[in-house]
Amino acid sequence: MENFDEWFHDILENANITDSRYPIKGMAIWMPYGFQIRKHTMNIIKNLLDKDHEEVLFPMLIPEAELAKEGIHVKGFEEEVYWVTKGGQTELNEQLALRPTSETAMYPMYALWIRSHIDLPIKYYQIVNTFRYETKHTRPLIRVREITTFKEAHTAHATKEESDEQIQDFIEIYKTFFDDLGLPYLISKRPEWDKFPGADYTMAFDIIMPNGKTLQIGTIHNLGQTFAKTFDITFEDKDGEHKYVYQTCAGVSDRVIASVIGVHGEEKGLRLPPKVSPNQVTIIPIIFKKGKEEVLGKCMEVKELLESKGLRVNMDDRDIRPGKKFFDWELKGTPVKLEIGPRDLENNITVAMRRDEEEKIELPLDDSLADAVMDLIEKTQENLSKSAWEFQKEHVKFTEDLEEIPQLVEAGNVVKFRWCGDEEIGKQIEEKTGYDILGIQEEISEGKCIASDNDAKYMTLIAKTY
Ligand code: PR8
Repeated sequence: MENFDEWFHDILENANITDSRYPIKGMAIWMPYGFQIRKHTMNIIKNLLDKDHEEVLFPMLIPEAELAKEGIHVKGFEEEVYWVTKGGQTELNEQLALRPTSETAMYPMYALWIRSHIDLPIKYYQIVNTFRYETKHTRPLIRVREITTFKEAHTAHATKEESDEQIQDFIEIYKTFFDDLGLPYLISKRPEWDKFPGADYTMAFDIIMPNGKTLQIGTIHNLGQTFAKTFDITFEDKDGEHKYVYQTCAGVSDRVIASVIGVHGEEKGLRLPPKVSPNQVTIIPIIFKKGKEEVLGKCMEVKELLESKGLRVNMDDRDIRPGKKFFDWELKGTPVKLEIGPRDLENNITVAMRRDEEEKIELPLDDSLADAVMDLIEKTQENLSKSAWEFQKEHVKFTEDLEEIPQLVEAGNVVKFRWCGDEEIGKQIEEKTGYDILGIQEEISEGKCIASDNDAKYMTLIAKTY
């Protein structure tokens, strides 16, 4: 892809995903096709969370006094908050924040709900819109001012151990989520200076976009007892003592959908993983005047057969050239296309084509059809994931030479290096190279730091970020 940002911008419009012409910067409309991709994506994360979490829905407005209570948190967000100051013509006594995230909306309520150890753990989540007056360059789905699809989970636990386990649980949930979307990821612990405002530590999932820039697609924060102390969230433990809870929170956003589009897409258009594609199969009747009814009848029969197996199927019977239909469904990334024309009917076959491969395959129009199509769909899902992981593997490069980092990053790579963990040295590395340290991948016990005489402690990632 020559110019990814341009491609991305165009595909959103051409594939009917979002329309960014809404007259407020950083806010866009979800168009019908995009809305469906979003719906299927959200259903995956919802189903994963529903096993062990409960869905709730909080108000969008937060009183200033609550937002301001947690000093570090509010400092992290103060430049990004939208304020509601009036109700009609009346100045409000207290201005109200449009939630940039919901810690300060939820935790005062957690303080009311949690009384005893039997009330714990609490594991709630909501999928809502949040607002952040982003000052960096806004981009549709990637950096928006109204995050329309903000999945935020908030948990409270009796012990630190449980909260650390919860972090691991979230990591597993997100892995499964991204695996279902065929998305590769890099997991790292953010450096101290880049953790969530108010968190003890932040674990992040990043993905490498086709232009080599990384995008943070999910974060998991261990909040320790910071918010518990601010909002007085205590419980009576088994030993009769009153203690503060330990908390975690985790979020993903519209960026996940941006990644599905960006990572799998190619020049000709989207390539959607079957699990989230609005249509998993698109049937294209090849219509001539003669035999039109038979062809359409057969297409409908195949559609019903595949739908009865639980597949999402559409039939494009628009009165336009088949070539145009192929072009359109290639652009929209349908995983499998089936073509049926009069000659196919005579031979009792359909011509199938996977979106991720050029090859056309003839499938018999008999009892074996549904299984054969299911097989193509599964292979598409697997193959998209495999090539995305391969791309990532090829684009993570290790170096022991600080000077080499810019050259590697500019060539579209994320760079891995050894670091001593010292904050000053870390910031110097960022300053010298001009890139951001994503975080620590793992602890190590050999080698020297790339930028000092210290022993190395961590395998660390650095990249050009969105
Ligand atoms: C939290 N509190 O808020 P987080 N546009 C699109 N996506 C975004 C944007 C934006 N402007 N800003 C952030 N994200 C915690 C966890 C409740 C849930 C996405 O965490 O500030 C990023 O992918 O790290 C980020 O990882 C996620 O939202 C959560 O935001």
